[in-house]
Amino acid sequence: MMGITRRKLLSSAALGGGATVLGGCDMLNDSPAFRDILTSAEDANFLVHRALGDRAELAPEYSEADLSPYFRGNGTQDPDTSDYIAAVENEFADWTVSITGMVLSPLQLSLADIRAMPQRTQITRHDCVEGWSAIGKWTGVPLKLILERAGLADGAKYVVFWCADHLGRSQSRYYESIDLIDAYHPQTILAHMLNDEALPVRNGAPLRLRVERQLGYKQAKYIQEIELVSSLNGIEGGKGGYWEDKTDYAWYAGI
Ligand SMILES: Nc1nc2c(c(=O)[nH]1)N[C@H]1C(S)=C(S)[C@@H](COP(=O)(O)O)O[C@H]1N2
Ligand SMILES: [Mo]
Repeated sequence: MMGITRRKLLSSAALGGGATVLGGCDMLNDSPAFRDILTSAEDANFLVHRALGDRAELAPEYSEADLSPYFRGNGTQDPDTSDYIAAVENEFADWTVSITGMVLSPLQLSLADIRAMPQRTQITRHDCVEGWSAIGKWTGVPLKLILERAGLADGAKYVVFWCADHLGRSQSRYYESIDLIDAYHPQTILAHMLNDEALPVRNGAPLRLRVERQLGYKQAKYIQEIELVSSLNGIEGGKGGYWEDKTDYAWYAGI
C-alpha cells in the first residue's frame, strides 16, 4: 500500500505538484510505520522520492547590490542566420514562439502575448561549466503558465527548446530539454528582460530560458519553438541537448 501511495506522489510530482511531494515526504517521515519500511527493499524508491522533493526547492535569490556589473555572453552571442539578422533589424516585432508537439492546443505567441502574461522577476546566479558565474536579474513569464495555456497531452514528459542559432562544424541547431518537474518549477521562466532592459542579443534576445537549478548550458537562448515530447530518443543525438549530444555533459545539470 505504501508503494502505491508513493507512486501517486511521484506522478503528481511529474505533473508539477512539487509541494505535495514535500508535504507527503514530511508526513511519511513522521510515521513510525514508514520508518520501518526504510530498512526494506523500498529504499531505492524512497531515495527517488526524496530527490524529487529536493528538486522543488528554490535556487538562491540575490539582491540588486549583488548584480554583476556586466553579464557576459557565452556560446553563440550573435546568431548569423539571415532570419535572425532580419529579426534584429526589425527589433523582433514579428518574433513568435511556437508551442508544439504533445499539447492539446498548439500555440504561437508573439512577444506582446508573452509580455501580457503574468511575469516573474528573479535575481539569480548563473554558473557555466567553463568556470565563470554571473548574477543577473531576469524577468519573464513562468513556463508553467504557457504549458497550462497549451494544455499537455497524455504522455508528454519533456519540454524541448529549439533555438535560432546553429553551432560548430556540424552546424546543428542549439537545443535543450528539461523534464516536467523543472518545467513547472516556479523559477523556470521564459525571460525577455535582463537587468530591467530588453534581453541583449548576446544573452539570447528576444527570449531565453532560465531554469535556475541547473548549469549554464541548459539556459537556452534565442528560443523559437517549445516542443512537448514523450521521449528524447530520436531527437538529434538523443541525449536531450546540443552539448549533451556532443560531449559528456550531463542532461540533468543540477547545481
Ligand atoms: N541558443 C544557445 N543557447 C545557449 C548557448 C548557445 O551557444 N546557444 N550557450 C549556453 C551556455 S554554455 C551558457 S554558459 C549560457 C550563456 O548565457 P549568456 O550568453 O547569457 O552568458 O547560454 C547557454 N545557452
Ligand atoms: Mo556554459
